[in-house]
Amino acid sequence: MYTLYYFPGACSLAVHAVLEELGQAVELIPVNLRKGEHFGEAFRTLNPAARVPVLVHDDFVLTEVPAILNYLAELHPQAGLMPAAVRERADCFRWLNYASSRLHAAFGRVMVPQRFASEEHVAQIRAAGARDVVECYQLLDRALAGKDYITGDRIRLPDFLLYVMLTWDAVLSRPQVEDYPRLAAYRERVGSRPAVQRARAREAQAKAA
Ligand SMILES: N[C@@H](CCC(=O)N[C@@H](CS)C(=O)NCC(=O)O)C(=O)O
Repeated sequence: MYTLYYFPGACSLAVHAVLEELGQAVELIPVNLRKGEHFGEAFRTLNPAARVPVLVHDDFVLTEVPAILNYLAELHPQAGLMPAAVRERADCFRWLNYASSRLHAAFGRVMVPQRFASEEHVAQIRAAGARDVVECYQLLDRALAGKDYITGDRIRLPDFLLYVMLTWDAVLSRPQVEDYPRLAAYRERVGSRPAVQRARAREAQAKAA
């Protein structure tokens, strides 16, 4: 049985959607990031880095989205979310890392700029983060030329993570995802997947409750 500590719509949604894709039951435990619950002692015992997601699988606690996604793909190889071939796997890790270390980090500067600078520099940090997000969008849009998914013609792990981050662009002024046709179509393609829709609906329902 899996337990996922999550915040609705956050990067934890990628884990939730992959669990849905794999047909795995999951107990969802909300962590209210807005109220700072992740900085509390109880949560830090699970994840000293004070971030969602945290996946608990029996007695195993795992953090960091790429590690969690790969763990799930390895436990459920029949779904083919990670390819077997060495170079194709490497390409998946490349995009997982790009999503985490580049796009996520850029959004971090847009969403919590005060974490990176004193008050008088907050606007600059946010603007620099937004420029970096746009640079990522341009690169992803080019990388998607002739492909339905970021590593080729079938969905793999990085698509779930990239998709979630592409849903965050309400925090940006233009350009946004919709200004990049391939990227917009990609977001729509991944987002319309039943597993992704189920995960989103369940998180929205929990949020409303
Ligand atoms: N490197 C971490 C990043 C996790 C992360 O930043 N999660 C965000 C939600 S998308 C979070 O918990 N933010 C709370 C905060 O920044 O205070 C991972 O891949 O799991």
